[in-house]
Amino acid sequence: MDLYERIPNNVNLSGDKRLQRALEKWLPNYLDWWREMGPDGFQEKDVYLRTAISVEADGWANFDYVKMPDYRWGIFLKPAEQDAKVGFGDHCGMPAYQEVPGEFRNSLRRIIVTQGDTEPASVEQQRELGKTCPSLYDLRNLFQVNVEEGRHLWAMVYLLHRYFGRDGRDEAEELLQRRSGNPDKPRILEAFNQPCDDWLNFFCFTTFTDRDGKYQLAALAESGFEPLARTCQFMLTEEAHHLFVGETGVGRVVKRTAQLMKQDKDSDVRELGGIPLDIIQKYINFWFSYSLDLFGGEISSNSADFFAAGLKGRYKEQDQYTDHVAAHENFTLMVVEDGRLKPRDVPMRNALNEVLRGEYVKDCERAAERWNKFIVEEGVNAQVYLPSTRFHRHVGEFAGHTFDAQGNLISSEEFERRRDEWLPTFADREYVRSLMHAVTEPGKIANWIAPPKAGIKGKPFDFEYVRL
Ligand code: BYC
Ligand code: FE
Ligand code: FE
Repeated sequence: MDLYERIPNNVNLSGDKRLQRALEKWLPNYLDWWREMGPDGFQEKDVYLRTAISVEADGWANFDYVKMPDYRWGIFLKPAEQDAKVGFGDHCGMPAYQEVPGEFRNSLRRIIVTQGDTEPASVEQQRELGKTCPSLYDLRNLFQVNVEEGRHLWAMVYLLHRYFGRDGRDEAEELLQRRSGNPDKPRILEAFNQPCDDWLNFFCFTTFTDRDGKYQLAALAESGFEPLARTCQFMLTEEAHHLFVGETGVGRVVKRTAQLMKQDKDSDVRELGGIPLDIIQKYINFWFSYSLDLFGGEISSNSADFFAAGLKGRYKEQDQYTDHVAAHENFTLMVVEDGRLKPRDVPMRNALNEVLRGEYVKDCERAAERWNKFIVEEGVNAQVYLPSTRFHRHVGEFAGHTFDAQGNLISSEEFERRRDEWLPTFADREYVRSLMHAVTEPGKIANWIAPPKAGIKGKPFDFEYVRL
């Protein structure tokens, strides 16, 4: 691992001078983007961050104070396996692709660009949050997530530069030019154009939207295009912390709310400065539904093509399945036909977006069960839940139809009439924002959230995670 080169890497960058020069030209543009669109403020502060120093399982040992612009962004791929094979699809069993097969070039580039686009988008969405952090611990976690999403951008940019020539370089430039929420040059996927301007949004985003990242990366980690697979395998090790931040973050908000409900059974949690459970529920509904859209349509010829080509597999394709061709199976899913919900059989390969979404939903349900445990532990009789996967969808079979949170088909008039029951209103967002004031004294925490069970890397909660 060349950690102390200008661009730390384990791909022997110095052995490919042209590529090295091209990436060294991209580097200052990246840093300009980071300064303009990365965390607002705090750039000169020391943050207690982990940096990858090797791609082995114990490569995360390195925790230290770093100023964010000095973070060792770099290019780290899981080491190659000998004789890697394409693991699924029409070319299953053939040698894995070490270069881009001409006939799949456009599909692959598009997958990589789409993946790459989400990473800087999330940093842009989160850039104002530092100013209202509930604790130094949370501030540090936000910045850890941000620098790693920056590194994920590097991961995709490396692939574009190394394997796609001229148009790869152009795409890498454009990744720095699109802006989350900008109507003239928006990010590619809609969840990444939604504002994420308070900490409840942040925790829901890292629970639900980063979890889409986990499942998409897992599907790409199976790819027959080996450099992509190996890149994603390493990215997944970073992703686990993002999901931890999200899931424990929502859990701590839920826990605090339950404590306040117990403390005073007769009053509104608002009077005690907490976030009412029904607002938390609406935020869950919002981010869960937008994140479901990220899996694409239920019935998708793209998903069939990606699988056939060996580019994008299923979740745990090798561990979980025996038939890696999946050419003759069918899958039954629900569609709307003549104004009613009906089951339809489709070829398995065309249903793979829905299959991946199903894995994701199971994982989200597990998170919701955890949150409900916190409520039970406080002795409060209430719960949060995940809405139906049909609710509030903008992509796929259910887009253009309206459903209640239980998944019953309803008229668009009824949906509009009841929208405020299910989705955050302007007043809800204003209320949540009114609670957001920075708490930056070590060991202190905002009133609307419970402290974490433990600190980072064995440090106590009152450790000075960011030196202000
Ligand atoms: N928004 O066949 P369909 C992460 C388009 S998150 C807008 O149904 P497909 C992260 C689609 O492009 C992980 N457009 O879908 C998280 C297509 O257009 P064409 C990101 C959409 O292609 C937090 C048409 O609709 N990674 O890492 O099978 C923080 C029909 O598409 C959307 C990836 O997404 C949408 N939501 O699947 C930081 C992996 N959905 O062909 C980071 C790479 C679909 O008609 N991407 N469309 O022009 C993919 O594998 C696929 O592009 C998708 C869509 C799964 C996104
Ligand atoms: Fe990421
Ligand atoms: Fe992430």
